[in-house]
Amino acid sequence: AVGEKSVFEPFDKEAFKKEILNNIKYLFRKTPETASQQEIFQAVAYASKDMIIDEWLNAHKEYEKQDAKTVYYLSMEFLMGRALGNNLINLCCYKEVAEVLQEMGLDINVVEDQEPDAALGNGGLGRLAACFIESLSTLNYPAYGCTIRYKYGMFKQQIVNGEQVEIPDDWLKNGNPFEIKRPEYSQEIKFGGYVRIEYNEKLGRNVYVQDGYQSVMAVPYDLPVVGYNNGIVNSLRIWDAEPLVQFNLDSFDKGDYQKAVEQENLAKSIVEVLYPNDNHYSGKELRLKQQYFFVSASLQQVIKKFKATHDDIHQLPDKVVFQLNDTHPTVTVPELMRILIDEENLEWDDAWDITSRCCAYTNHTIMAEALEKWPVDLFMRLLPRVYQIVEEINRRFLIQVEEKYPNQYDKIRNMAILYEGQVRMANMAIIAGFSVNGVARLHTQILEERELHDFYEMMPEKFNNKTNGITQRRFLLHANPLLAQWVTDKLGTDEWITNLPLLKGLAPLADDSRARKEFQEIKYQNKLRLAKYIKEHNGIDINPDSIFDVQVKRLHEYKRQLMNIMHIMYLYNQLKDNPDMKFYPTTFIFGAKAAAGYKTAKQTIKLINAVADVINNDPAVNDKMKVVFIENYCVSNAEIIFAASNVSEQISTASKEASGTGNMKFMLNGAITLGTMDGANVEIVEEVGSENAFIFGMSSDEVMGYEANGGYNPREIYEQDADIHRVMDQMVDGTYSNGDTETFRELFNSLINQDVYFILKDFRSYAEARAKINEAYRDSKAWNRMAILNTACSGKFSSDRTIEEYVRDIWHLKKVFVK
Ligand code: 26M
Repeated sequence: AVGEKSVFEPFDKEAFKKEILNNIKYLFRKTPETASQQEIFQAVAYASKDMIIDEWLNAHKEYEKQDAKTVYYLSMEFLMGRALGNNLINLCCYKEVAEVLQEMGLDINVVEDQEPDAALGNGGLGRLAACFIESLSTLNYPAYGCTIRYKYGMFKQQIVNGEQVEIPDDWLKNGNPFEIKRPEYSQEIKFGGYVRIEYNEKLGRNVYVQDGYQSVMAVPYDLPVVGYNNGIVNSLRIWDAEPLVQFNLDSFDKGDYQKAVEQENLAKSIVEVLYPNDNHYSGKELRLKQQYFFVSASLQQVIKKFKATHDDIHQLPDKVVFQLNDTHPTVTVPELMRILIDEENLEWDDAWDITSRCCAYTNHTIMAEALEKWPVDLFMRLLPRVYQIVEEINRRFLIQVEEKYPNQYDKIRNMAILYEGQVRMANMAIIAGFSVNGVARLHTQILEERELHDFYEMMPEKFNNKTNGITQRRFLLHANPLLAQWVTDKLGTDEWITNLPLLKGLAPLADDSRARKEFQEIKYQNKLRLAKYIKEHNGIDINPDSIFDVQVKRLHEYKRQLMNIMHIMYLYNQLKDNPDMKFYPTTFIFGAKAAAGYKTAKQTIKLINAVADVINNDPAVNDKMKVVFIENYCVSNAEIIFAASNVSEQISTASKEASGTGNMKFMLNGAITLGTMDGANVEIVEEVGSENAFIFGMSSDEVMGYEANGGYNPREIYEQDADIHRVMDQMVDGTYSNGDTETFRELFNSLINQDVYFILKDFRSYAEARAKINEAYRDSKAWNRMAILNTACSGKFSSDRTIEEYVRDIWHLKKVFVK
């Protein structure tokens, strides 16, 4: 169906074939017979880029003509994944290109597999940014995504002897066919030095000049972000760093030679690598350099662009809005103030008014260890002028607090930007911006009532919720072509591609036995596809008739992969004790990267692989259970995994997962949620009905209640519950470590002493929910009914809905249409 109602000119297959052949010839001096698959991928990618270019130019011409307001989505991460397949889909020529390739004896899936993932992100936050810019283009809104052109993206994960090994992700080694370098928009970025105060006669006041600094050149590359079937192409602007002076080294004296080398090193180091931490702040100077680097470059460029066609800078908020993706780009606030005051010569109040009206902040976590708090001395040394402005913002804000809450020192303690020698970025983002949003209803409520309560009380008008979403173009149309075609056939239209709530029309089919059979068969085909992937990449055979029970996401204690694997250990014990126990065969699938320095997370991966090793090699249970750890979980294999899943594990400690977005991708593909009442799970259950999901565990209120009282006593459970006791002991009696008692000792200790994530406390309730799910799967009629209803009720979770809400409540953009 894709392409039938294309707004584009009819696709010329012959011309496209010719273009591929030309590319193979002129790029590589080869023929299709001698070219490698990688070269063929590049030839196809360049040919598709040629289709994009005109739309890209055209859309921007229209933006300029209409002088349209633009959102700048500032994010340290954009987890884009592969581009080729999705670009072809959004250009409405995927099917045709697949045919062209087939005529040339090529398989489009193999060609797509040659493309490295653009993994410029860690997990949820980065993938959300990627879904958002795709939706922005599809919904006809002018937008830029701004980030860093990391030389190395998210590391590739290998499992060696059960342990994670990080391999550098050299994603640019074969070049990037889609990017375009824009050296004419290069910006100088200054670090360090000191601030000199000068009296300026003309202005009649002091001005501030940064001196003795080091600088680098920020050089942008643009990647196209193609809207679905609408002729809109926005840009993801990724900033690279280059030294300013390298070109005329010979003419420099010794001192300058030194300087040139320093610049070279500074430039190299800033864009070298993505920090692989997820939900954890590390306080590294280089990280702050990265933040200032891409923020300052983006802002300088925006201001120049604005001034080229406007003469009153006060109008900036009518044309520009900056969305801060978490606190990572919050240096936007003082940097914009600096530009307005030092370079545009505005007075403080004017500059503050403009800055406030341009900046909005999204909070993605309540995990305390993720809060960015920069040591003042580091901040001051690296960004001396920006720091002065931070001090002034803080000083003025505290006067307001003092006025509103005289002598209430706790208000200052909670809300000050500068406190105990630290710069608290979240506080700055909240104080400066006009909007603060959480990413799911429960999360926003927790922000308002607890985490940010003082701010909420002082400025309630800023607070709002924007429940996350995902793009159905990637996570259904591209990831699951069989289901996509089925949906189109059943609805009699492919309009769901840009209007996901239309999936509601599938709901009656849940009671139609033929439809259920078809749905089940599609799931089965997708399970075969995943089984093949697992066989090829992990060498493990799995049974496609078993339940695919899947937990894929970053590894973090609060996400409780440990609870999942402990439950598998418990099941294994049961099956060994009681071989005739009623149990539907299940394949337990994990995929997770651990931050390189996160010990407990790495131990959990090791435990999962150790348990997998024992269970998968025990013939006594192998027709009943298998455990698979999929290496290198990433966007491209995620697409295969979601399509093949029956059970979606969303088991975070209630209150800790701000939203989750994997939960939505599973639901869209007809998997049933097994989860806690956390993040967006709450809204998923609301949409699909609690009878079509499996919910267990403590509520967020209960969790926060225990936390307020210093936790609970896990040892009591360990002593009283014999099954849990046994599983715990097996962690340290060598059952899963060839007799070694210390391998998993730290995991054991963390549970017995503190269990901050309530794993033992929720274990029984989790086990019951899992037993129910195992039983429920036997009734294939009821199961497929549930599965269809999950797909049918997932319409709310399109990022198109989320983006329309951002536009309506925060950004106030207008749609731009092109001929
Ligand atoms: C911070 C400092 C230094 C280095 C790295 C970081 C950092 C990087 C990523 C901190 C947090 C990061 O990501 C947090 C994140 O991914 N949060 C997730 O955001 C999703 C989108 O809103 C939500 O769905 C998830 O619930 C939330 O955990």
